[in-house]
Amino acid sequence: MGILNVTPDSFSDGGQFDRLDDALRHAERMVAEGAAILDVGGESTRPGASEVSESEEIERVVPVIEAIASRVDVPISIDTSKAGVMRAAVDAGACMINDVNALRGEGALEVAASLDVPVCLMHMQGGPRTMQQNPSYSEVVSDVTGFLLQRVAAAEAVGISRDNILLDPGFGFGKTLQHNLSLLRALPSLVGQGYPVLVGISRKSMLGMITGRDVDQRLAGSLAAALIALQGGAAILRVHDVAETVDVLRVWQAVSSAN
Ligand code: 7PM
Repeated sequence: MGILNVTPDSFSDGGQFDRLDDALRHAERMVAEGAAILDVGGESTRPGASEVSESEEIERVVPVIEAIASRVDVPISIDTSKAGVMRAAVDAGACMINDVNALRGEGALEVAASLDVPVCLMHMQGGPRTMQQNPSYSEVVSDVTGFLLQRVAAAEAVGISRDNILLDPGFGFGKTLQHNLSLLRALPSLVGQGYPVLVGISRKSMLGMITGRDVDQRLAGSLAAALIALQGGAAILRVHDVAETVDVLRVWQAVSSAN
């Protein structure tokens, strides 16, 4: 899964065409590099991001989704927590919902059920603004797993098919480095719950803490983490660096299928 951020246009004087053009080029590049899914996000769910209204988020992502859907042949996922954005994005051609809030937002469960598309339920402790202040768990792996299974129950209760559910431990979302490491190490136990697991670890600050490197120098760390996630049973890797991650995947697959 390649990450496609749709940034606000405040720094672009070329207006909407430039932004659309950039997004399209980035999307086409990731597809050429081997992305199987494109995750389009309007930045409202990013840790520390300022609140974006539903209409603004729709205006950001819908033109991009429409443009990509008409030009490339890979499924598009919408990274949002807002019910109205989910509906508008799927109407525009998205066929998967990626919700870092695990459908806890107003109307999100019902809208996701009515759209009948795969939904990734991610764990987050606290909200994007405050979650890194004092993350605390009694036991992080069982706490995160318990939360996700509760969200699965809530989703199934409104009619979301279990075949449409994916889980994500939410690396970096209300977690210390130790919490993130415990979750990555214990990935096989989450995978053992029987749902496909999505892992988003690409360039994240936990890699910066381990390696001492800034965000633009975390490729090797990201690839190491990607391989660990694959070995732990991850079904989808959400990444910035598609070509490099596809090489990791090929090496892992080659070894996995050897005699
Ligand atoms: C700043 C900090 C900007 C963190 C962006 C981020 C995930 C996600 C994100 C994830 C799923 C990033 C994050 N992370 N969706 N959206 N899983 N399912 O690094 O881990 O892209 S935003």
